Amino acid sequence: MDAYIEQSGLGRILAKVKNGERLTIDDGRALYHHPNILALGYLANIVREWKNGNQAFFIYNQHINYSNICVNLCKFCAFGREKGHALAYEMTLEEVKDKVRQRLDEPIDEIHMVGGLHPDLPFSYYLALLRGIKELRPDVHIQAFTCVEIHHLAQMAGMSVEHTLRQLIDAGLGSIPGGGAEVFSPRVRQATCEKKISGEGWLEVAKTAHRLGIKTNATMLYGHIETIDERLAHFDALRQAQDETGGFLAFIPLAFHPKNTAMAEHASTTGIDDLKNIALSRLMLDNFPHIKAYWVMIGPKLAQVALAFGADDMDGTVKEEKISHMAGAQTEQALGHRTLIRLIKEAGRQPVQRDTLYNVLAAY
Ligand code: V47
Repeated sequence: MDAYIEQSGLGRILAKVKNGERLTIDDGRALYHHPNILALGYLANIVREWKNGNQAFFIYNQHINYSNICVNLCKFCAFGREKGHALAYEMTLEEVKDKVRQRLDEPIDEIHMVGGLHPDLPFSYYLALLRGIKELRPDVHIQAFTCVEIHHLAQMAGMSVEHTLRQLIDAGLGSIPGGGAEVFSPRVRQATCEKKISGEGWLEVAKTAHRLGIKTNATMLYGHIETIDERLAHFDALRQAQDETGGFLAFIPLAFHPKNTAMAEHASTTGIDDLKNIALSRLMLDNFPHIKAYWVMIGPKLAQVALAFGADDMDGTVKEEKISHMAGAQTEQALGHRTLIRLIKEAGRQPVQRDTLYNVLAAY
């Protein structure tokens, strides 16, 4: 296979990957433009197996979207609604608790909870959500509120991000999901989500969380107006931040779903671009422990293939995903944990059920 990679003109990058040398932006550009997807997968798989062996992780989790009311209304988003809109909703504390109660008989290890940027819910509401969930499920890990939401809560409450995070942690916040990163490029942000905090702002919230001992994830929303160089600059900023703090757990490339958005003229991503973003993120983010193939966005079948292209995690059971389904995702709302195990086994990997922090709960 090494001779095959050399014939593909990637011998120099192969040598770097094998020596554990950091790839440059120029290397990344050459890889993105390279037509041989198998060669890219082979390179990414070296890093993937070096970091995670043959293991492929999944988690038993539940998603709760407490409200879609949002003051930002990003052009790529089909989920957010202005307050007062017919499709706007906000759950009461009891409604969120009911979502948790409905599934108390399932062995859920993580609750993933995000929402829009609400204009007037008080900070006490968010603290009550965390405390209410913990009352019902004391052992569950709550991964909630993106860096963008945390920045918004801090502004609304007139508190620093650090103080806001300290209070959320005290109420039960366990870690922070990777949403809201989009593409850090100011050009892309200006054109698609001008009201959202800047890339630097997003990274600052993540680094503050890391300094307080909280792990976070990171994402990149690809497949719309961003250029290859803007994707690479995004990776570079993340890898620099990770060099500083070491607080990122997983990176999740998110395939843009155009339906019902203000950017509906864009075509959906292709399987090749999805695999390229998995492989490139694995190769460029050399200091990130995990790369997730989020089956909700790319489909369980391609997520299975992605396990040979750099990904080592399929996320989890999920249940009731709204953000991509409102944007036209055709995938299921949930996968049973037996299905996840089967998908992973058939991909030739060892299924490992994990908790949020990647402690092993069961290996199959
Ligand atoms: O922040 C919004 C993205 C994110 C669309 O941390 C869209 O483990 C595709 O971040 N098409 C939310 N994507 C989801 C997210 C996530 C999901 C699963 C696991 C984790 C994790 C994080 O979805 C948003 C935004 O970047 N998004 N609209 C769309 N039309």
